[in-house]
Amino acid sequence: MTSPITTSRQGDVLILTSDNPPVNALGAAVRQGLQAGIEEAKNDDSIKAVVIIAAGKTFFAGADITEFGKAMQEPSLPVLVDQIEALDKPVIAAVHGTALGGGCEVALASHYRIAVPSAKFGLPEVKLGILPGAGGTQRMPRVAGVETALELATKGDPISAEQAKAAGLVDRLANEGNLLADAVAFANEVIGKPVSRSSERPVTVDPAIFETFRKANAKRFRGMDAPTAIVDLIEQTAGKPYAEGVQAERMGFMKLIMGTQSAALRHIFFAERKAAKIDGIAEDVQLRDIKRVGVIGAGTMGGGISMNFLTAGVPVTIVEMAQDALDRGTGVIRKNYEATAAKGRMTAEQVEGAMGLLKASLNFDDLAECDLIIEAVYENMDVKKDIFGKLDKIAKPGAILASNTSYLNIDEIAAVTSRPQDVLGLHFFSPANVMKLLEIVRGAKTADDVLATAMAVSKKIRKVAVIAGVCYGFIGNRMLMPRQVEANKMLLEGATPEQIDKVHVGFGMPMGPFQMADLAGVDIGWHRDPNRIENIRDALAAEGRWGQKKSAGFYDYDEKRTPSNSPRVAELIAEWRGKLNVPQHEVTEEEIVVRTLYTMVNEGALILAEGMAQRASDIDVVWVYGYGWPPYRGGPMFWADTEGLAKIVAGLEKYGFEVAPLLREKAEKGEKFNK
Ligand code: TC6
Repeated sequence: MTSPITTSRQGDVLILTSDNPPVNALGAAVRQGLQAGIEEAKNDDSIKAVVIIAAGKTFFAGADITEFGKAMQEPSLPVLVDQIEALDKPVIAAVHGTALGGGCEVALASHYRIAVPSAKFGLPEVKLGILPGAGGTQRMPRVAGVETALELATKGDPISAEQAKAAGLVDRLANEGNLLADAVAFANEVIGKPVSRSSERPVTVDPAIFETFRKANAKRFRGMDAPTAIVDLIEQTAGKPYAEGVQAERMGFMKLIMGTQSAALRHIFFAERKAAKIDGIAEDVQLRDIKRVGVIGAGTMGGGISMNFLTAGVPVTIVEMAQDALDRGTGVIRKNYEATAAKGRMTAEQVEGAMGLLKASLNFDDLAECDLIIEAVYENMDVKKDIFGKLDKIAKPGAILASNTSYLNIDEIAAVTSRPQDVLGLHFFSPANVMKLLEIVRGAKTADDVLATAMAVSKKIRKVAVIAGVCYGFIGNRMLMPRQVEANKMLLEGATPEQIDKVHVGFGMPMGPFQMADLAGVDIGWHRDPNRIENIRDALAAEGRWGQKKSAGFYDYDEKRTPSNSPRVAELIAEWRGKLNVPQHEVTEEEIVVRTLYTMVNEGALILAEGMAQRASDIDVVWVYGYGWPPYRGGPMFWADTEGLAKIVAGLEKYGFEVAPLLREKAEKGEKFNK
């Protein structure tokens, strides 16, 4: 087999070029090739310096994650990086694309780093539930300082080449497109100079930094093993020699990689990418060209959806019925962009650039110029059918017609058109310009190229998309239903909103079912008929307790929106309990877990068996990216696997639920949802 590392010479400089698509992951063959190159440089007196560079779209994007959990082939990355650093001829890492994880560690072990301005550096291991395991926790503090190391290693977000240069991580910026030549020139300048090894540099640190950092990030790191382990490790090893520090790093790395959290996070990494693959569709299907997008409705959803395209540079025609609604909608879009600019995340020119792509119209016929039209009006089948009937008459041939419905039947909507093959669901999550998830709903007649185009579009607007079948609530909202039903029932049976929410927050959710209801609006879905009060939620809505926006919902809120338990809600619950004659019992944490989380897994099993999700991991992606399921628990189906399916079945039976046949079958066979 040919090595992914090729060697070449430019004068006295040996160039090691890695070509291991798609992201130059540091798999065994790459490590072996690099080791051989370093050996060659060591043994050949005519070589005076080495440049490590990558072909393709990026420098090494990290260790090869697919090798994790398998027997390690020599040399390991920690051994290799030490060999690179030990060479007594200068080694220059020439970086483009992303130097991430192990890739960043190769750069840190090199004696010099040169990068093109568009390059990025990062230690994203924490997002996989591990810590930098090839010297990163030791070399980064020595090269870029403890504070930068803590930021990079615990948060996992990359920094630009310019930021890296300011931090001392990059020695020189190269000209874009001229990296190799600039790196070789750099190498020639430093030939003969004593090499500077980052592991030999001292670490200077104010010990108070660590406690301040922990406090500042306590909320962010809640429930997660890896960030805490990283801070502890850097603190404990800061004053110690490199050899001692790197040994502690090794132990910390091994402990984390064997843990459930890392397995869950790695699962989500691959699940996200797998979700983009559509069963039964040829990979080379011809995509439709989407040059302009139409959005019907300038409300919160329509505005948010439009922003995704505008930000990605795709022109949008937004259509409303009345001028004031149109003005309000476009005004909100501008305000949102300006708020982003005020935070320094957009320039004023970018704001104007995005707004310049927006065409606001009261004329439905203007949608005739659009290649993809997304309907985002309120949930009413008759209204949606009327819109799709009109669209059928004016949309250009081949235009994709999408509904943003959260629950309704896409096939019924498609049936009013003469082109059901062009119709599908694009279910965005609120706020649509922020939330990563997109459910792409595949109708019975949706054409393959329409689905594949929707998937490509979702990537362009930086969403994580999952294919869902046509069923009430699709994947996410359908699974939410049993959870809400059981949570409400438990209120009547003796639980309090805070008791149920506390279990969910303790589990790692950003909020529990009642906190979520207060945030979204208790009045959502309310029929607004004060004479028709059928449950506690209606009673709250009828009293004007609409949630945070009214400072009262399932909780009371002060002016800073801090919640407190509401005596009025307790009264209402007691009233309803009496009215419906519901016997009370002590609701335990176990009962809350079974009735609000196990029931979701049960619903997930039905969804899977019905083919409404392509694979269990897609359900996990929906919950992690759309509903705040803690990524370190891998999504509901992965979590069920870690709990043990037999335990889930037993729990459901204990509380009288009908167990989904697929769940029972897997439990009996000792199988898992995710293989
Ligand atoms: C580490 O380094 C630890 C070191 C210590 C060891 C002791 N390995 O994301 P994309 C695949 S931990 C294997 O769609 P993009 C990916 O699955 C690692 N495979 O591309 C996909 O495969 P598919 C630290 C990998 O352009 C394909 O490449 N590093 C790896 O949108 C394309 O990926 C990270 O965590 C990998 N490391 O984004 C970085 N990375 O086509 C992880 C990607 O079969 N990677 N693949 O589905 C990324 O963040 C992004 O891939 C990217 C490129 C920003 C590099």
